[in-house]
Amino acid sequence: MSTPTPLFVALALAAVVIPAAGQQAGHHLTGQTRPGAPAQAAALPLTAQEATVVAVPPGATETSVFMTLRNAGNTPVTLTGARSPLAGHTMLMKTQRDARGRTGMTAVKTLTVPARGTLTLSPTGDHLMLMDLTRPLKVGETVRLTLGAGPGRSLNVDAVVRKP
Ligand SMILES: [Cu+2]
Repeated sequence: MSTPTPLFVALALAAVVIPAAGQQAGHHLTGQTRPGAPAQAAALPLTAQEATVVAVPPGATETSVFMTLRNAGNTPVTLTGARSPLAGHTMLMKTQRDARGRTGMTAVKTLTVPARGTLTLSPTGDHLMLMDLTRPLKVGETVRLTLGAGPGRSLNVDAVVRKP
């Protein structure tokens, strides 16, 4: 009467494994991701508005990027970095006020877009900096930026070079 135990265990394991695999496939993905799309195309639930690269004089080696990022998802999105063909490297920055009331910029490892909320990158707050510019920027041109949010999660943003 007690011999069916091994079969019962096998069925129980199968019941656990199959739903777990299905759940993982949909984890963190949004409706924008089509089945069969490459893993690197995993869409973030973010949209960027008013993305601006601040115009700088010829010879300047760095500039700032501003935009409003809106998160349509139910979980926060943590930005871990950015890249652009026009920048040797980039930095995520926070503008903070020190003990004497002076404001200054500090590089940070991450910036977070709250769930169902926005993160504003602005001259007086959090922002992104393009460092080691590879060539002069032209007012009105479009600059491709790729914001990263952890392994395989990124958002392409086309920002316009504008005078401050
Ligand atoms: Cu800065």
